[in-house]
Amino acid sequence: MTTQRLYSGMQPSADSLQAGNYIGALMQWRNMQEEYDAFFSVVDLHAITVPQDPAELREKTRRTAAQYIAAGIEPSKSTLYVQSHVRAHAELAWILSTITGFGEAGRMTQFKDKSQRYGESATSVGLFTYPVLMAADILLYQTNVVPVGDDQKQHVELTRDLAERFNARFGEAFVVPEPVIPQGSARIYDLQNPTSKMSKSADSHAGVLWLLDDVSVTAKKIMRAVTDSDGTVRYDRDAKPGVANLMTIYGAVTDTTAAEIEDEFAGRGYGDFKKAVRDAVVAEFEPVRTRALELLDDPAELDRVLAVNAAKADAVADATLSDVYDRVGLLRRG
Ligand code: AQP
Repeated sequence: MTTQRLYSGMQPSADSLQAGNYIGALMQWRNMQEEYDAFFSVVDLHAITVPQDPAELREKTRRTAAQYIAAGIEPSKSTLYVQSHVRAHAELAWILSTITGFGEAGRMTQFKDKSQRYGESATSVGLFTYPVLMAADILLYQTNVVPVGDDQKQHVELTRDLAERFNARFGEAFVVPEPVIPQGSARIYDLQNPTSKMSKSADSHAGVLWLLDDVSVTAKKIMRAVTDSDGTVRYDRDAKPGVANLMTIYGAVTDTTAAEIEDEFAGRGYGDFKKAVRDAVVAEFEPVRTRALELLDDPAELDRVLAVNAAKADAVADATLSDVYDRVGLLRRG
């Protein structure tokens, strides 16, 4: 059996990734790259669907790539590249936009949320067509599997619909991908506001754990995390969201279940529990941070690795794109 192909990406929308990106995505990618022919992209074209400072965007793009590698994505095993380095993404997105219904795109809940957050004057057509670009990302590589958080499932459903529609109209150009919620993946919430997901673009950073923060800052944020007055370490997402969130984080980095954590901290207070979470998170993040900063000390080498990987991605993407161009009837350049 041939190895199945996997595609995923993250936006370079902050100087550092946050704990949710690490636990919800990078840790899963690191495992999945052993089993799949994996393509991991830093999706800078997606990031510009909301305003970005040009010089900062370049820097954030490098920083995101460095964190992928530091977290264990191996650029010699997986194809780890910057989305805008592969021109076929934007080109296929255009073709796919011509078979996407306006109403269909309008039903995407992420667009509704983000456009509300940024307001009409800052809401671009690019933000509206974001899911079409995501469909292009996935379909270019004949992807079988897309690891996603539940918030991205709707976009993968649209990708499937577009692939099926194109294949029905123009012949079998695309593999129809499957969304997969990776085993052990978890949603991480803001430490100060544990009913909102931890996010790079949170209004306040007090409850966000940044992978590249000094570990003393991370330690303090964990010790100050919101809990409750009940005093028992017990997993109850609705009644005890703060404690449940800390349990999820602790469980992910120590590879333990909620029941094991409840046993470990039975009869002990939140102080003990938070110290254990702090120590486990610091132990997990510190080597990743150190490695990422080392990689960022040599941007020329990082850029070289990204260029080699972009060439690997180009080869696959160009083959799909030229087949698509032929199928829709675009005249070849003589
Ligand atoms: N809180 C989270 N818990 C679990 N997984 C999460 N991811 C993000 N936040 C959490 C996963 O990380 C990947 C990053 O996707 P993205 O950068 O394209 O954007 P996002 O999902 O919108 O993440 P952010 O950090 O909230 O970014 P901004 O603020 O820029 O929108 C995805 O796999 C996501 O599931």
